[in-house]
Amino acid sequence: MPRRAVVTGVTGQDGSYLAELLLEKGYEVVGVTRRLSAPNLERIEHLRGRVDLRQADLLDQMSLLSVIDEVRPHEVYNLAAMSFVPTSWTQPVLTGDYNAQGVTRLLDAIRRVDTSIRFYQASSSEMFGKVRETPQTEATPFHPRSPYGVSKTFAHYITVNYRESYDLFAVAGILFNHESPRRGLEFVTRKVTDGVARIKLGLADRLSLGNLDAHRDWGFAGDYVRTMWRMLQQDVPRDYVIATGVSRSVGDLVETAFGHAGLDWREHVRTDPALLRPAEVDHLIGDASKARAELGWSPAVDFERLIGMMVDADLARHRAPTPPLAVGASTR
Ligand code: NAP
Ligand code: F7E
Repeated sequence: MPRRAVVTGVTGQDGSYLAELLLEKGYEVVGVTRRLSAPNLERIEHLRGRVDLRQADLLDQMSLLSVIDEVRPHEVYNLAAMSFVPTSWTQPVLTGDYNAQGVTRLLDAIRRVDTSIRFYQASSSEMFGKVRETPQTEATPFHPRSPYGVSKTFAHYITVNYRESYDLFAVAGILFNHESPRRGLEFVTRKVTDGVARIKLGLADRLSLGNLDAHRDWGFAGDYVRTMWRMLQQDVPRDYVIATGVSRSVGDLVETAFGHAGLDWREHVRTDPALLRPAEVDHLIGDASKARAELGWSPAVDFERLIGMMVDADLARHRAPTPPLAVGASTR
């Protein structure tokens, strides 16, 4: 009998890579999508017919309960969220409802249907926020700096709480930033690589950015989804930090991406104070020693290769006679 997995957020960056991985491993994959007026299946177009799509919403308890009850999965991966940090200041209540109480709704559906279902929660390095120590580990205290970070901190602790209260195999991966050619266009890596491609091809001349001094620990999404699966294959449910251990600034990102296309970033990049955040997370760098020792975590793609891959993919997309729809909305 194949194993069955439910993946929420299957239309997102990570959901698409995880669905591919689970299919490769012989799983039956049920992807949860929310009802939209127009389909948003671009990232999983190549998996059409292989992923069983069901509609449910993190805001709607009954729809989540129905999916879990009908599918009776062995594993649930909760990747759905409002994931763009700036929007969490303009829509803080909705962010909390999706990202925090949405997780409670899903955990409670699992508890009611079958306590043997294993559960993965997508926790975030944004929970470390104004960091209390460097590098950050599973033991580093949280100090979130945005409504997004606060919502993810609630979600993290409700996952731990359901594990401790109901003996669920419920774990949280505390993942640092991970990117890919499938990243939404509003996140800084993709905004930069898409901007570089447009400038290189003469479709644009300038790129406006916010804080160039922020530092992030950036890795490749395709590497990170493998550890989500591994966390659910362990004997004991534990939470893990997943990171590369290398931190680069937004300025480094800009220099690397423009350099890859043979451009001088100084001729094109402007800073715009409107893109600064009400409270910034200045410097993140993760220590994934526990995951390296217990899960065999070892990222295959380094920063330069990641950014080069993203620039090349955006160049190819813009050069195509009819460019495929860009994933995500370029709102900032
Ligand atoms: P993403 O590309 O923004 O995808 C988010 C997914 O959530 C989309 O499929 C979206 O559906 C879905 N979604 C949003 N609201 C929903 C709702 N109310 N009901 C059902 N589905 C809903 O995010 P990602 O980068 O793949 O990240 C995956 C998860 O990891 C998120 O929880 C994120 O917060 C977390 N995380 C990400 C990173 C990172 O660096 N990427 C790091 C740490 C943690 P639509 O397609 O319909 O919008
Ligand atoms: O910003 C700076 C910005 O939006 C990174 C999400 O996946 O990772 C992501 O959150 C940094 C910040 O990602 C622009 O101020 C400068 O310091 O790409 P980002 P994020 O906020 O780190 C975590 C782990 C998640 O969990 C989240 O879901 O880049 N920055 N100029 C800019 N950022 C954006 N977006 N746009 C700019 O123009």
